[in-house]
Amino acid sequence: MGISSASAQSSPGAPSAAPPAPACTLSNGGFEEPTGLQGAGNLKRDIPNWRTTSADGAIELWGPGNAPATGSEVAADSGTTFAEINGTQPSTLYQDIATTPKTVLVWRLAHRARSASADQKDVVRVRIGTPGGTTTQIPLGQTTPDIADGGSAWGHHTGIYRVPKGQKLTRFSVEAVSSAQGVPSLGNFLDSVDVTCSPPCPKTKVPQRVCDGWGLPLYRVHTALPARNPHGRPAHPAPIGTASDFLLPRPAR
Ligand SMILES: [Ca+2]
Repeated sequence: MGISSASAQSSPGAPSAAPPAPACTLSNGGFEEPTGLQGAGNLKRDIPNWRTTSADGAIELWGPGNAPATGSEVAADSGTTFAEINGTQPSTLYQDIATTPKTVLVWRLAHRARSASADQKDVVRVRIGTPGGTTTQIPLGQTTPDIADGGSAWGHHTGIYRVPKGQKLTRFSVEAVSSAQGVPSLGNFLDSVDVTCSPPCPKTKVPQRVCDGWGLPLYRVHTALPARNPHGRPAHPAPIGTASDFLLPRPAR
């Protein structure tokens, strides 16, 4: 459950500012705040955490009861609410995320066309980088950056991004590229956006396999372990698993 701005304003003594988000956190990725939105076409300029390139600053959210807009109800991929990136015009929705340099960022999202047809596809691209210099990302399993989905079901997409050395602020953005209906203010539903970051690949003195093909570490030192094992030697790092822990398919060999 989110906290609406109305309830926050009615709570005297509530903190005036939210605590800073922990590193590598994308918030409100499912567009569930503000709560209680019904139907299509809710244009908002104060949606928590999200920003838009739309000239009017408005982001469009859809809730339950949206059938009148499209002829058939579109259920959210997660929760009850989702966004239409083509709100009043083609735009890009984005968040700036505090990141630790040289970590691996894993992103996921759900995308769907506004058309009810599986064959009529809307297209978005994920762009990640510094706030002033994002680049298009190629999702896992694809050879191009175009994320194309029809309107009969949500499509789910995942990708990885290596945070460059020195980059402590990373912009994650989803750009509307085209929509099947050809109307600038119609198309590209977005929901369930999520970002996680792995630890950086550990440094070792001897050559050994410490990271998988994605650069994701296979092991890390478990802080709960004693510094030295019963033989007096440094304790071996405890395994944390493989990249599958991050729900990634295995890299192509
Ligand atoms: Ca949602």
